[in-house]
Amino acid sequence: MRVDVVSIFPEYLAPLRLSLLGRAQEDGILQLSVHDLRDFTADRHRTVDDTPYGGGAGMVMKPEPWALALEAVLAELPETNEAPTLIVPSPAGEVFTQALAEELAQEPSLTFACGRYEGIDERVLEWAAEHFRVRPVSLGDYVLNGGEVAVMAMVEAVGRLLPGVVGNPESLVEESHSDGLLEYPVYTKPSSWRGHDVPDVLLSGNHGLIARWRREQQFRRTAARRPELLEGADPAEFTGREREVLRELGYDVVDGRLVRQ
Ligand code: 6GU
Repeated sequence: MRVDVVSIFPEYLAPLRLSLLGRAQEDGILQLSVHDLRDFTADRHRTVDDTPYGGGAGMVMKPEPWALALEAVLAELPETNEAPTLIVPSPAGEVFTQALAEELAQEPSLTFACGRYEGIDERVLEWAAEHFRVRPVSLGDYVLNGGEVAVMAMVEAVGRLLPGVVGNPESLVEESHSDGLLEYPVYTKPSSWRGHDVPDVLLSGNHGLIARWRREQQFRRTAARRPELLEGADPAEFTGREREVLRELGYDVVDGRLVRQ
């Protein structure tokens, strides 16, 4: 996969060269290219922002440097039948989820436009839609100073799904959100530590019992920390024993849907 990031702080993206994603770049699985938006300005001060029409606080990113930067990215992208995807990190976007990460991992390229200040002139998104599939995406309901940290999170979440990036692909199967539930707790040696013991079942060697215990822990955790993830689920996805646990946790089946009591 090819990933292009346009930012006024290209050094901000440096951590994407480390660890698993750094290795993925060495292995040719990921081609990461970071572009400095100021390289696409024409004035002596390399100006990227200006005051907002209509007044108000803060500054807005000027449109022309964005068009030039995105045209430079487009010129480097290989020809494809479908328009390439442009992600615009924004607290006003659709929420980034594991499902979206999985969808984006199928793309041949992703381009990220990191806004700062109050945002990018809206006409950039209108213009970009003539060349890209434009998707404003948010990490969640809070505000960051700019898109860079969000891009790091998204590129890491997508990059680790690319074949060959995570050494043991089984690691990708049993983790939080891959099946709509939170992950079960994990333990390592010693079995007794500062008065806290590893649950006996994990030392039993009974793999059937261990699998059942882990699944039950997933339900307990999800019900305690993220009850909305279970709400509305199709009970047919769960075994009889699992539905028993869910009932114990305060869920009931109403009209074929899981409902919290
Ligand atoms: Cl993607 N960008 C910014 N600036 N703030 C955010 C965000 C993104 N997601 C949550 N807050």
